[in-house]
Amino acid sequence: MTPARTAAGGGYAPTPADRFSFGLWTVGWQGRDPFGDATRPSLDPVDTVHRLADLGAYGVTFHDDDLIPFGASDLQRERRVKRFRTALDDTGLIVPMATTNLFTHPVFKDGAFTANDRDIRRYALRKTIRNIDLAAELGARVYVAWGGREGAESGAAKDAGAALDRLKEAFDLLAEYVTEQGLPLRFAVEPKPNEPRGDLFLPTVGHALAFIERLERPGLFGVNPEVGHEQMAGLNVPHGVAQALWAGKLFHIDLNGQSGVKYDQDLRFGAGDLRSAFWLVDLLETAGYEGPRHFDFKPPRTEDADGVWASAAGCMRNYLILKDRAAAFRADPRVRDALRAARLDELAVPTAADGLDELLADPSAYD
Ligand code: XLS
Ligand code: MN
Ligand code: MN
Repeated sequence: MTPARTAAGGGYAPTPADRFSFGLWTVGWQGRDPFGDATRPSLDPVDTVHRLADLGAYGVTFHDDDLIPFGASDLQRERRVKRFRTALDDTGLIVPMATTNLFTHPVFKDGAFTANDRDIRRYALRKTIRNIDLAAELGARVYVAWGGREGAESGAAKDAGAALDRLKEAFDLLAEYVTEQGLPLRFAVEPKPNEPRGDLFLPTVGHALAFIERLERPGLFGVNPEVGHEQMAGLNVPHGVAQALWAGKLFHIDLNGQSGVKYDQDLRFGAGDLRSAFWLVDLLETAGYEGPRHFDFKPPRTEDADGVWASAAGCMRNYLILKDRAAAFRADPRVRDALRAARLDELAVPTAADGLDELLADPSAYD
């Protein structure tokens, strides 16, 4: 444990310097699932901002519809934004990221940027652009793009190649928009293998990284890996995140917990696969990631209002405990000896620094 934490009573109390952020939709989840109705009342975004600030978070994020109910009039919209902005000013909380809801309204039943219906694709772009303006006004630097319902259940009714063309077209138009407007926003594509559709496009970090390189302005695009989403595909989260870092593409991250290959559980961070959470924190804290530590979790629907805030606090506390444990692991002389014995330092040495000719001319390399 670091002296600072123990001096604080061993409470692992988060501070804004830890850069923890939460989506309005996370603590605000009312517990509605495919089989059951809401178990909790809705939260006022203004109260959420105050509660998160009290708990030690530094940021709050939102989908357009989390802040401004779908179909609200311009006047209602203005009022909601004004109250939210006042809460931000009063608490000092910032908006590091925002995103678009392109999945709840029935018009998005076949997706948004990849919907077969062209009118829906054009509407989805306008809805996104409207919220990009608000995100920029509120100071966001990252705009997350989770596909929502960009996917399919049937093999015939969706042409995957054409859908990828349309997805590229949409991202190219959005990048053109922020460039022309001079907005300081970058996009973070969030992969997910399935749910709510049977299969989603850009299912993993690797798919998203490959897709980004085909865009017209690849420099404006990175990824927003979510712990549970990679685990839904049976993948190693720290490895996926390490590849995103290696590519210079880790623009944002959604931290949560998941127990293996099943539906998207969105458990609090540290629940589910604890070992993976340990290695992920070790990576984020040592590889130079300076972005938000964003929690995209759902308080269990069995919890009441107090349980919502307790589980939000638990996400941050678990992160800080793992951060201490990872630092202690790295500092332990026995660990250092073991890593030396495993010749880990040798992996950092180029295999053939003097080139192919030297390698081929070296009989000891093969004989
Ligand atoms: C859903 C996603 C979603 C995004 C933002 O599975 O995690 O919450 O993070 O739209
Ligand atoms: Mn999720
Ligand atoms: Mn997410």
